[in-house]
Amino acid sequence: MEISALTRSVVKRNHAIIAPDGYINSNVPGWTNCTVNVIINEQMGARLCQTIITMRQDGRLEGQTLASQVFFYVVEGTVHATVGGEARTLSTGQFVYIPIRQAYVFEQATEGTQLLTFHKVYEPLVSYETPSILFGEKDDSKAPIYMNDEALRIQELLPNDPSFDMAVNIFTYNPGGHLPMVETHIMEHGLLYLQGQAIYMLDQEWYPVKKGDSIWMAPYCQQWATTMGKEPSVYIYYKNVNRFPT
Ligand code: UGY
Ligand code: MN
Repeated sequence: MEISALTRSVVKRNHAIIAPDGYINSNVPGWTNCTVNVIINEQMGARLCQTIITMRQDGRLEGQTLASQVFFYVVEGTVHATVGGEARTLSTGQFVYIPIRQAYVFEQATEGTQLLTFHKVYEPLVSYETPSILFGEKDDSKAPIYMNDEALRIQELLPNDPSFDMAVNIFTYNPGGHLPMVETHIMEHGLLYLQGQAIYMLDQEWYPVKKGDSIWMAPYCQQWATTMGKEPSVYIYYKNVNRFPT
């Protein structure tokens, strides 16, 4: 039997690992018949919000983005999404990016559907239009190799365009793959492991992680990772981009 006094989760000033064993549900107005876990939030010192939503029977999310844009990704299952008058059915690996001031409805199609969200306060640029609604999907054929290393692939899910101030990427490490250097950077990350296992180094501390785990990395949190095991490890991650440093 597992000992309930142990967890792999940690919450520190500059990083956090949140494993599902410690989830406690939140009630979010308009999100009904759903289990909502707020994984990363400003309460931690973060400037993004990351949630994981599990939809029960008749699960429904109805709302309106305000100052924050929201990226919805289907981790597992199927959902009917209506955004900006357009209705689509989204299944595992598909997403919709919802810009600010936009109404949305998501209705569960299969019970147990799991959604991941990243929220960021949008910072407009005078010379660029606010981005539009964007639907898309994980597609390994659109994941070029990263830094000349055949074991690493990154797919950018959002356009690399200055109107966007957030990036969401899917990073695949084949067996043997590891980050080519310890990264030290101003950008912040929120992350969810979609597959496999890995060892993550955060600010010189070493953590075993696996599918279902989330990680927060504050600006300048030092980071390095190597995959573990025989299958690839895959994570989806948020990064703030394209704005003047303040
Ligand atoms: O885009 C990134 O900064 C990415 N290479 N970082 C990470 O995966 N921890
Ligand atoms: Mn990074």
